[in-house]
Amino acid sequence: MIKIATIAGSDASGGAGLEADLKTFEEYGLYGMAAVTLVACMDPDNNWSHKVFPIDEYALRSQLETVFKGVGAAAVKSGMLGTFYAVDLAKEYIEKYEIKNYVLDPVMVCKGAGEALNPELNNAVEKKLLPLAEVVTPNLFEAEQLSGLKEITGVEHMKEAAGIIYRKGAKYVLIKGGAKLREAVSAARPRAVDLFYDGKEFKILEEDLVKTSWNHGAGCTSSAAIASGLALGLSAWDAVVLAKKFITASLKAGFALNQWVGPGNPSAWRKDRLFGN
Ligand code: PXL
Repeated sequence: MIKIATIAGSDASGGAGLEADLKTFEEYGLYGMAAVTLVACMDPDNNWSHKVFPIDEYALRSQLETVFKGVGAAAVKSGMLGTFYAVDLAKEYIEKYEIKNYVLDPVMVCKGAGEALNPELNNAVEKKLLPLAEVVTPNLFEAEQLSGLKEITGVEHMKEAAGIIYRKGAKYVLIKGGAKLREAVSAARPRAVDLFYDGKEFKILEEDLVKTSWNHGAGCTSSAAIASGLALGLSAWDAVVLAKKFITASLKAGFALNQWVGPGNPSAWRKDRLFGN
């Protein structure tokens, strides 16, 4: 059995965070493990506002011992880290256990929370984890933060940002244009356009844009899918191509949990294969 781990927050509502990661790992036929960095809860009595409870440093270190020393993983992804010590611990364990297939999802905003997380913390992620990443998967907002570019509205901007982020140390950069890339979304046939960069060549990934509000956890699912592809031995490019298909199917099958939020459905790719779509 091929093993894979996520270092991420728990989303009590099940759509994002390590819950999305584990569901995705399962769909790829992998054995998933999780080191929980924080617990995110959403308040139904207060317009689904987020509350975040960090896991203490010793408890996080103990989980990392369990996962890395006790078992071992063919690939690792990180999601919401939430604290400086979580960033340091992720770095320590990825280095110590020489994890090559490390996918960094530089979670800086959380849909629904409507705010940027701590800029100092984002800085620590950039300095300490970006150089270890085989693949980094920023959305447009995160690409702006990581590159220092102000407003990324089109593919040319994405290329510039990808170049800057690549030079900061990630081996492969995937910038996800999603539903915010003005250039692609305003086209006659709206497209979800991502840009992949390996330091030499820019490649575009495109699928029809899935117009949905039920996209909670899309970033988590997409980076978990890429890490899964790497764990299975795919090249970075093949892993992102498959992950793009996987996330598109997941978004097409998104559904509401309540009036505030709805996740994609990572089981859609398998169900489509079994039952047709
Ligand atoms: O989608 C970003 C995200 C990541 N991780 C956790 C979250 C969220 C958003 O809610 O709760 C734990």
